Amino acid sequence: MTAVSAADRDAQKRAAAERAVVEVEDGMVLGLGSGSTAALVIAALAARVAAGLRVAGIPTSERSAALARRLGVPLTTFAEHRRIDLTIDGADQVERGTLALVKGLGGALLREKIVASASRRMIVVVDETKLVERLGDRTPLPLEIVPFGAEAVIERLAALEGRPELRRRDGKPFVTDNGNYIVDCHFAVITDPAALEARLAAIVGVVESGLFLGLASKVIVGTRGGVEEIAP
Ligand code: A5P
Repeated sequence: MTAVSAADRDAQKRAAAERAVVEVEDGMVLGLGSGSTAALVIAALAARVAAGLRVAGIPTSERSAALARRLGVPLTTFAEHRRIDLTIDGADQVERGTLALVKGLGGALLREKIVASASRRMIVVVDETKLVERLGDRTPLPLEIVPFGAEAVIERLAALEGRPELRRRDGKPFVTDNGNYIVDCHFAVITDPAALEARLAAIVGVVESGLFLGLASKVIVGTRGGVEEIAP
């Protein structure tokens, strides 16, 4: 298969984002994802809001919150709504057969997972480069960890053979919206994501992993041949 250009990927992301927003209904509480594809979702949603759609969104990052505010998408919080009707978010990897996901390259995985877990439905929007037969090291598996004791946590992660690397920005540890660190792990093929998730969760200091299992209700993929929908 020939490589997908950056322009093609952008067009695919936009097509997937616009298709997903068609599923938004008046009065819904929405989970607003993070990342470049989710930003296109927020923009498409803003166009519908400007045309009269009434929704309220719970953002998964400060960045998405700022974009939604700037584009006029009303925001809400869990204090107002314990349940979310529909979340639309991007992903870094989508396993075609199971819709298991790797997320968190943008560092928003914890809020993304809380929002996805509180949602009745989650639609994932991606370009075709994100589809994989098995989750693996096409992109790192990010983990959000507590800064206190980070060195010890990273040592325990190294024992799992994930080659953990503390994410840095401008030479300093990258700090999430929740004040935590991100460790990027590089596992080869992840043959049993649920078992890996359990082993990671058992390490005290790991807050969450970027494995999203059983959360996606549907994946909308922009491809060279048009938009494809994959349901479990
Ligand atoms: C943010 O933390 C991530 O989970 C994003 O959803 C993911 O990285 C996809 O981002 P893009 O749409 O920018 O590829």
